[in-house]
Amino acid sequence: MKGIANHALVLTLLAFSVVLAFCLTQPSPVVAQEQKAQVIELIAKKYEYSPSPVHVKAGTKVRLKITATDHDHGFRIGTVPDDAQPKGTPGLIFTSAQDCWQLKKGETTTIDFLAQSPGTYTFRCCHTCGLGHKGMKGQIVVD
Ligand SMILES: [Cu+2]
Repeated sequence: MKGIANHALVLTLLAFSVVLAFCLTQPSPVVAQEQKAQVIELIAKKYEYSPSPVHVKAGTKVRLKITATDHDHGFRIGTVPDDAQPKGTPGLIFTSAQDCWQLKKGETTTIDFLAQSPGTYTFRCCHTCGLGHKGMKGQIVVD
């Protein structure tokens, strides 16, 4: 009986070692895909975003940091390129999608996304901010 017990112990240790070795040699897929985000700082003020257009390369992880300087503003962007079907495949993949981000005066709002597919993506103000509100827009161009 003792021999069998030892045998089981050896097998257990062996299995444990294999699992451990596997864990140590395989980089975690999450870490492997971890890419440093390209930080883009934007200013939102009556009645424009600057700079605009902003160019990024396809496949880039982007972190927008938008500061509203003079008034509350908003940020709304389509996830498909301007010339694509509205229900087409999203080319911008947002970490936490929202219809309209509120940009509070004097604050910086962070928006993360993956710029997956080339195209021009127009964004607009979605917080009524004055007479020129409807014309307040900017562009992200994914090359
Ligand atoms: Cu506005």
